[in-house]
Amino acid sequence: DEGSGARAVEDLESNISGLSKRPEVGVIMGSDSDLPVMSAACKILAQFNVPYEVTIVSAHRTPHRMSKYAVEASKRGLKAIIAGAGGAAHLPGMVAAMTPLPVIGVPVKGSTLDGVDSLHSIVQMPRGIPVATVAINNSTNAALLAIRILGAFTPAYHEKMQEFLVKQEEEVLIKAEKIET
Ligand code: RP5
Repeated sequence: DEGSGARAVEDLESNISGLSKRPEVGVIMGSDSDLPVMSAACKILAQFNVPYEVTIVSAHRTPHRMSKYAVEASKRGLKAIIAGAGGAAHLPGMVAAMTPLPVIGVPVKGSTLDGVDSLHSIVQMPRGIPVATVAINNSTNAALLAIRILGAFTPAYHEKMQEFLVKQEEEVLIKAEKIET
């Protein structure tokens, strides 16, 4: 019923850490079934101290909520939107059609077709309405890309991204050393 659906969204919104009153990145997804994939993006945003919000916005089940979200996103101060969806994954493209903000699409792998359906639905946008599409189920990269975009005009994020890359490289080198010895 509608009441329990609304409560599920409220739980989702209040149970994930890193939520902010002045979010810079909006993380949206078509269904709560996308959350296990999309929570990785929230984790990265929290790790980089980027204020973000997370919620369910479905292109098909809540089309009015989707258009309100997209139209008001920029006015509310969001700088980028990460949109995850599976199957007939219209959410990222439809949101991109209704906002000038950068939209990063995460193709979520469903129970059939290995997520290729989601990937194709998101990546094959018509000229004029871009969606930056990351790999299937890779919401980590969506968050990292959002932070890189914000980093172009927020030096703190730019520096944190530099540190992240150095640390990542060091970690791989340590693993390589272990294998070699
Ligand atoms: C899409 O349909 C969602 O993004 C989800 O990946 C997929 C299936 O949704 P559920 O039926 O699990 O709610 O809109």
